[in-house]
Amino acid sequence: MSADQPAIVIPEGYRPLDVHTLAPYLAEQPALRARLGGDPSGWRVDEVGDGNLNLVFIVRGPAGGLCVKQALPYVRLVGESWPLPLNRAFFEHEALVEHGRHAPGLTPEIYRFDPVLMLIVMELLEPHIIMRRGMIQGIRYPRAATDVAEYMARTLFFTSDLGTSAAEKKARVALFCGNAALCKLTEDVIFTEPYMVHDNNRWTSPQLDDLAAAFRADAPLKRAVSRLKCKFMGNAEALIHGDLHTGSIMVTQDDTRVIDPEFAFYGPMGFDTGAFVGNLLLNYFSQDGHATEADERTAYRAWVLETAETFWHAFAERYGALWAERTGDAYPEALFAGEEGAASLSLARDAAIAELFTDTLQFGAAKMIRRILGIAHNIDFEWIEDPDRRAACERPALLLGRELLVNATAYETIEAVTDAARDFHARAGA
Ligand code: ADP
Ligand code: SR1
Ligand code: MG
Repeated sequence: MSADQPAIVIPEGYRPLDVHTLAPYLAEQPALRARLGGDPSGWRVDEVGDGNLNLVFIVRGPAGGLCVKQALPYVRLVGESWPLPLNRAFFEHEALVEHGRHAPGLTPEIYRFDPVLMLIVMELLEPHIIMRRGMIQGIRYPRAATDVAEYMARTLFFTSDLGTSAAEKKARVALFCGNAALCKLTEDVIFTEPYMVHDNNRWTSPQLDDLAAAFRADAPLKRAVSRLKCKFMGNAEALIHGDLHTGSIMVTQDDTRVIDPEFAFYGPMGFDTGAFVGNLLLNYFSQDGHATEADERTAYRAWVLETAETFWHAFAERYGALWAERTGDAYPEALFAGEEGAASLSLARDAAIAELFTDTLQFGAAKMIRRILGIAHNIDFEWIEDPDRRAACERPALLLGRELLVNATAYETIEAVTDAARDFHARAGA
């Protein structure tokens, strides 16, 4: 085994569950049994996993429902040829609990973690649906932008050196270093493979062959993405979710929950904020592919960009407001006392948020590019059946991704970014 290959430890007693073996397992846990109610033989169990990695079951009984997520010792999308450690379920559980403590009401409630079966039993979110799926249908979610902003502001701030003590933070950083295999997966599939010839890559071909080749030959782009990769690998700023795209958010019109933090580790905050913004931009460019004669999706496209703007403003406002509560060991009170100190601290806060904005754009851009040229694609584009129509949507998204990755500092406001998105969209249609 090379240093880069993850050690797959399979706990004694681990076995993947299925729709027949899950009910007897849950029936042995009195609290879970009571939540479902009635006789286990009458419980309905469905496997609904639509993600790339795990098994996800929904169980319903006469008294209520549960969601059960179990890790497999490999990447589900690819199969057993790509091993992946089971202990990612441990880190997902740790992150769900910690993020839930910092952002109450914005994550599912957690009922049980089983360290042998590597499964998490949690609140069944219903009638919630995955935000990405709703957006493909053109559904607006009025709370999503501010709820996701609140979740990120609180989880990122309170796990950073501003929101926690140096000793506690370092202990948590050390713990989450154990999730290295999931980090390595991200390092490879987001920051490296899309920029080289690699068996994992695919794109809408031959329509996008020219752009895929141009990106592989683009020295400034490869320098920018590699510098960003270094940030991802080395900047232990906060406990980030690590995979916060619109497929990790479940929504209704008046409720928002963030799920699936199995890639959590102490990394750069911009990786989370960028995931959301980048995936909104991807959805924006995909809308032409879902338009019909009856609905050209023009108003919806505008709403998607408004959502990105609302998100960033709400995030900056809420994250900035938390600096008034405490700045921990990082900006000690002793250095920022009195009126002058407060003014100086405001300058420091504004500079940190401006830097985070640039990171957001670059990480968001890297995520846009990987979803079009790399291994794991988004249904926003994948569900556009006609490859010519799909490629026409993907091309301007790729070009904007390249622009934001290489020239991020030229964009000082989120409105400058949404203007650029409109411009790239208009130019593609011209
Ligand atoms: P993966 O890690 O394999 O990507 P996810 O955590 O994203 O798995 O879950 C896969 C799917 O299961 C989600 O897209 C969603 O439809 C469903 N799901 C996950 N968690 C819940 C939940 N708590 N309640 C209802 N459905 C859920
Ligand atoms: C093999 S790549 C799998 C991808 O799915 C997860 O949701 C992450 O985004 C990861 O990059
Ligand atoms: Mg996942």
